[in-house]
Amino acid sequence: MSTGGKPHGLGKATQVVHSGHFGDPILGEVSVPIFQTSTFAFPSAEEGAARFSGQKAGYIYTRLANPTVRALEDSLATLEKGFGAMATATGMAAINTVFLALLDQGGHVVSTDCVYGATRVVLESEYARFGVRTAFVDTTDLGSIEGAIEPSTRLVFIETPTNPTMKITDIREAAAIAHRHGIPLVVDNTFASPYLQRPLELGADIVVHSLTKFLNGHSDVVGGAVVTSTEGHFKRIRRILSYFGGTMDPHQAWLILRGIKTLALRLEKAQGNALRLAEYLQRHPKVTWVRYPGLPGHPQFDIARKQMDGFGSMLCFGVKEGLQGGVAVMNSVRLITLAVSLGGVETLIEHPASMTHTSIPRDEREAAGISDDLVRLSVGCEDFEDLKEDLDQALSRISD
Ligand code: LCS
Repeated sequence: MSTGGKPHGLGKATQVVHSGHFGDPILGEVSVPIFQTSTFAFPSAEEGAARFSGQKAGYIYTRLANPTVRALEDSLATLEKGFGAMATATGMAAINTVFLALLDQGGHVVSTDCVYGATRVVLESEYARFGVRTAFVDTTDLGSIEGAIEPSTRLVFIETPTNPTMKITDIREAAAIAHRHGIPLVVDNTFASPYLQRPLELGADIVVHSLTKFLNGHSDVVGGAVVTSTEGHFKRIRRILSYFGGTMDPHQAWLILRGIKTLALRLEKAQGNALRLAEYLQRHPKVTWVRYPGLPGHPQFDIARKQMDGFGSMLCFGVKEGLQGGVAVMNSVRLITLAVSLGGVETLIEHPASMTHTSIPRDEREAAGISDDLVRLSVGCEDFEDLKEDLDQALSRISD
């Protein structure tokens, strides 16, 4: 079992550098070794039986546990201040493992309306096949969470900031509401990362991540994680993960461990760029609106300031001529890459209504605030002036 707890008392930048330990080095190695093995030899039949029965600790089989993956899990438990963490094959594997662990036939979910497209689709189309119903509500309005909870509600699921609309839900208040009804609050913390936001400290019960994004940070690997505040949730979700099999590969874990070491450096640089770009876009005559949690005009600016250590590096905006103008910008960028995903060192631009969130029906998309003119920017670590220049020349393609 992976429990955090090593450098809890240290500063955040120190934690990201030092939290991914393997334990006692074998040859004094500084980097965690990649234990690229599917299975582990038992010294005796008795020892094998003792490991299987849980009487003795020790590795058995990589789907169940692996030392490289465990080093990553220890790191995540430490950064999120959780009881324990589990690494998963992708972010969707993390989300589905939690749903499979907590939902039953006829169970009900209250979810943020604007969540990553696949999260919404899987609840709406796939779990629905098993009688699970979901109320998608604007969770920035706390009354709508309370109002949507039913006797059969098994969990409240929020994404904050939301992909791609950058709405912020008050985590502490959402947790209080869920707990009054005796149900857990699950938070997708992908957009903030534990460097900027730690939902478990604010009362949430379970955090999920797409590690593909900021935690890995280099657009070269997919992965996910679940972190829990209690042993009870940890054991239940670990059991489901082991049986359903959405576990992580050791090489994947090693790449993400390496990425995490520079999380502080990357995020500080990227969010500095993002704030300056948001301010620049806000002043630009071709830009009609900008949504970034660090702008005082953001509807939940005060909540973001209260629960986040920084405003992150995601933003979205609309331009003159709506979708047509946005397409012109996306087709004209030279340095910025037109691609989905986010959280890497390189700046990416995409159009949620026709890409990441296109599987959500249009009326539901619009109701959740994902308008056709919305362009999403994942701001990276380049020089600000170069990003500004690139956007400048791309925006100039929109006619006056
Ligand atoms: N949660 C959030 C908030 C996400 O943005 C994503 C992926 C996931 C979960 C799923 O993670 P995955 O399984 O891909 O590791 N978001 C994507 C996006 O906005 N563009 O491409 C993927």
